[in-house]
Amino acid sequence: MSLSESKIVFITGASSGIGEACAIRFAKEGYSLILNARRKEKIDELAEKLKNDFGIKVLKLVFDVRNKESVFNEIATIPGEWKKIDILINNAGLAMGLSNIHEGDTEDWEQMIDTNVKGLLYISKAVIPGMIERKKGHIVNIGSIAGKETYMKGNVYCATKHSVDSLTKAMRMELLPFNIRVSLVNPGATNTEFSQVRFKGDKERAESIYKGYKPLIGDDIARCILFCAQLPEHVNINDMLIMPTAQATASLFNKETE
Ligand code: NDP
Ligand code: 8X3
Repeated sequence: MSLSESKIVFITGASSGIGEACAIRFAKEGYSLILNARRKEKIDELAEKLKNDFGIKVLKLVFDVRNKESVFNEIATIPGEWKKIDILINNAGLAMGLSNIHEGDTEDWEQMIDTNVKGLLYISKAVIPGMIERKKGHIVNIGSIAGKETYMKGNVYCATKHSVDSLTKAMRMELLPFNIRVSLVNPGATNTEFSQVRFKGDKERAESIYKGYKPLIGDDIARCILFCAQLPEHVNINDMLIMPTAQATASLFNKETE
């Protein structure tokens, strides 16, 4: 399918987990993909695989969403035929550490705020004008159960995801005149690289988060995002909260199911 015939999806944080799963789901459906993350080798490998397996078109944008200049330069210089972004999945994000507020590491706080809030804002600001011009588009922000509830030691991460919740509502109101759909997809515990990143490579601690029950996987969330995207254009899913069956709240699990 040529670029003008297919829809274009821009996925941030596509090198692993939920973002990578979205890339695979949307590729299977024939969408053209713009893939972003910092790890070039992962994006190169995924792009090759998707082109070979599904015959789709892929544009790689390797940059850090925290870098305002990179975000605006890279998006401004997207080749002409790729500029018509139909769907933006604001997925790049992370938690760093799990500490009481008086013991938290300020660098961790900055990384979470800069990525989850400011990065999402920069990307959105760079992409939205094209959607406004075309009076068409869909923004899917990845929130979290941590944006619906606050849990012990989650302080700053929870605050960033509450911000994503609030920014999504703001986008929905302010982009209403331009026929732009805005959805918030909130996962519960999903087994990705998330906990390895949060616990800074402590594999054992990361694995313990998903022990004793069946967590979500990236593809569970990707299927929900694809569902939102493929509804008729007059239908918008405002807010979706997806949990493992064995998780009732941010911190209440039935850990005797596996
Ligand atoms: P992963 O760690 O597997 O994926 C995170 C992705 O974000 C990676 O592709 C990473 O790529 C990218 N990323 C991180 N920082 C940056 C940056 N500064 N610039 C560009 N890309 C960046 O975790 P998940 O897939 O689980 O996380 C995806 C989203 O889902 C996040 O927003 C997370 O908060 C949210 N979420 C996750 C849940 C979970 O339980 N896993 C639950 C609820 C929400 P790279 O390192 O190559 O840059
Ligand atoms: C990730 C889910 O509960 O670990 O957003 O914060 S949680």
